[in-house]
Amino acid sequence: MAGQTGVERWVDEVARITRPDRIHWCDGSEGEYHKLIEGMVGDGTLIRLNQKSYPGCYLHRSNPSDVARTEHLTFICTSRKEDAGPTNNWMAPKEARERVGKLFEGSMKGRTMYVIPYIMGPAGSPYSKLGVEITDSPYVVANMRLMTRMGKVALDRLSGSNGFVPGLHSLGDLSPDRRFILHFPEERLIWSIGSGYGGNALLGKKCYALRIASWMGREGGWLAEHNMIIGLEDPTGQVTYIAGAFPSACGKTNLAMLVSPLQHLGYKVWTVGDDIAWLHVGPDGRLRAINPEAGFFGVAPGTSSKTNPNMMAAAGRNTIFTNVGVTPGGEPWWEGKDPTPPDGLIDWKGNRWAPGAEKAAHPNSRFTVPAGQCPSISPHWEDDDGVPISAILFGGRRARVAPLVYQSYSWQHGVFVGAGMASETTAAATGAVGVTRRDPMAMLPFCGYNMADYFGHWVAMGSRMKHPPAIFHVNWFRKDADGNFLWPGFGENVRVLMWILDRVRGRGKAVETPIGFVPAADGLEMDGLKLPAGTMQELLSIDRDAWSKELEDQGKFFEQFGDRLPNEMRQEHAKLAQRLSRVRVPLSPAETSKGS
Ligand code: OXD
Ligand code: MN
Repeated sequence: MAGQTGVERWVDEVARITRPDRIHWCDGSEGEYHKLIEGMVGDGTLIRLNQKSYPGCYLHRSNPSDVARTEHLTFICTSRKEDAGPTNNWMAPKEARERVGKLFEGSMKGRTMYVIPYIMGPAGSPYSKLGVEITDSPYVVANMRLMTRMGKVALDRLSGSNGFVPGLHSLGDLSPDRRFILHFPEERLIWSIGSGYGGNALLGKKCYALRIASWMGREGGWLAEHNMIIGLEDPTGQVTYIAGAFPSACGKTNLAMLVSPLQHLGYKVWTVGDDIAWLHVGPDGRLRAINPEAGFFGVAPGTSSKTNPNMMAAAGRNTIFTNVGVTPGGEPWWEGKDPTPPDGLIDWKGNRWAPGAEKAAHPNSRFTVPAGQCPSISPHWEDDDGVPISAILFGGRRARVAPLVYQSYSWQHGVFVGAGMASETTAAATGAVGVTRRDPMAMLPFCGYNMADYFGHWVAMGSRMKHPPAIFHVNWFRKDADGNFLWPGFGENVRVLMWILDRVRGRGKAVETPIGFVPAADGLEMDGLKLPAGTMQELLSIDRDAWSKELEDQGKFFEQFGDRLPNEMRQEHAKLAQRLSRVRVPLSPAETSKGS
C-alpha cells in the first residue's frame, strides 16, 4: 500500500498469517488501560483485588504449566551456529521460520491482535531504542504499559522510521510442546509463541533489552546487562552510582531498594533500576547507565516490609500480581509477606490453601509495578544522559567459595571475575533449584551471542573508557558448616556498599589476597551490627580447597569456547592459579597485617 510505514507493512503481513478478528493499535492512554483491565476482569483473566487496601491492583492466575522462563525452549537463530556459542540453544533461521512460522498460522483467530509501539529507555534519551510488539494477550499489553513507555509517545518517535525491533508474540495454545522463544539477532527480530509468562512474553524485557540489545551493543560499542542500578548518597549529599549483576531471584531488586540502617550516618540508597542496564561510554569518558524499563517485574515470595519496605509501598497500588495467593478479604498474599498465613487463604491455582500442602503463592510469583511509585526512586532515574557508573558488582548465591566482598585488581581482572561467576539456581527459570551453575555476569540465559565474544567485548570496553568503573564481587549468601547464613543481608548490605564507595575514592582499608582486595578485619562500618565472634573472619576468608575446585570448574566452563575464548581470560585464569599456589590459605584478614 502506498505511503505505508515499515510498522504498518509488518502489521499487515503478520495479520495475514495469524488472522486475528480485530487489530488494535495501542495508544498507551489511561482510558485504554482501564478498558483492557475491565475486559479482563469480565472474562476472568484478572481478578479485582480489594480496591480499598490495594487500589488499582489485580491478580492474574496463569496456566500452571506457564509460570517461569523456559530456557530450553529459548533459541538464538544466527546463520552460523558458532555465533550463538555453546551456551545458547541454536536453531538455523530457515528451520526456525519454517517450524515456528507454522504455529503462527491462524494463531490469533477469534482474538484481538494488539500492536504495541514502545520505547526502551527515557523518551528523550539518545541511548533509548524503539520496539513494536504484536501480541494476542491483553495481559501482555497491560504489563507492557507498566514496564515500558508505550503507545503514542513511541509511535510519535517511530513515524517515518524503520528503526524498531519487531517482536511477534502469540499465546498459541499455551502448550509447552509448541512453545518457542526465538531471537534473530542479525535481523533484530523476536518471535515468541506458546507462553504468556513475563520473561517469555513481555518482549521488551529479556528478549529485546538483553538478548537482541547485547548483540546491538557489541556492534555499537556499548553493553546491555542484567544489572540493577543504584545511587549511594554519602553524608555530604554526593551520590555515587553502582551497577550490579546478579542472577534471577538473588536479591537484585532488594539491593536496588535497600533501606539503610545507617541513615543516621548520612548514607542512603536511591533506586535507578532493578533488572537491566544499558551502558554507554559518555562524552566524559565515563560509563553511563540508563534503565531501559519503566517498571519492576519483581519476585513476590520473600518480599515483606522487613526485607523490602520500598517495594511493599510501591506494590500497594496500580499493580498486577501474577500467581500469588489471595486472602478472603481480597488482598494478595505470598510466603514471607507476614509470618502467619491468614485463615481462608486461596492458593495461586484458585484452590483453598491448606497448611503443609503446596505453597500458597508460586515460588516465582510476581508483581508488575510502575517504577515511579517506588519511594526510593532516584530523581535521576529518567535522565536522558543516564547516570555515571563508578562501580560494577558481580554476585551470586555461593554457600562456600566467595567471600562477602572483594575488589578486582583491574578492569581486565574484573571481567574475568564476572566471567567466572556462578550461582545456585532459583525458581525464576524452570528446572532444578539449588544447583550451582556457572552464570557469567548473570547473563548466561540472556546473552544474544557467543559468550566468548561477549567476554572479548567486555575487555575491549575497558579501553574505550577514560574512567572505567572499579569491579567488585559480592556474596550475601555465604553459609557456615551447619548451613546457616553468616551475613544478615538486606539493609545491612549498605555496609559493603560503603566500603565499595571508599575503595572507589581511593580509601577503604583492604588486604591483598590471591583473589583480589578484601576488606581489612576492621574495614567495614559495624555501627549497630554485632556479629558473633569470628563471623567476619569466616565471611572474608578464602579456602584453598574450595578455590582449587572453583578454578577447575571455571577452567572446564571456559574450555567449551575453544579458541574463541579471549586470551585475556586464559591469562587471568592462569594468574589466579599462580597466586593461589603461592600463599598459605585458608586466609582471613585477621591473619595478615598487610594493608593496601
Ligand atoms: C526476571 C528474571 O524476571 O531474571 O528478571 O527472571
Ligand atoms: Mn532478571
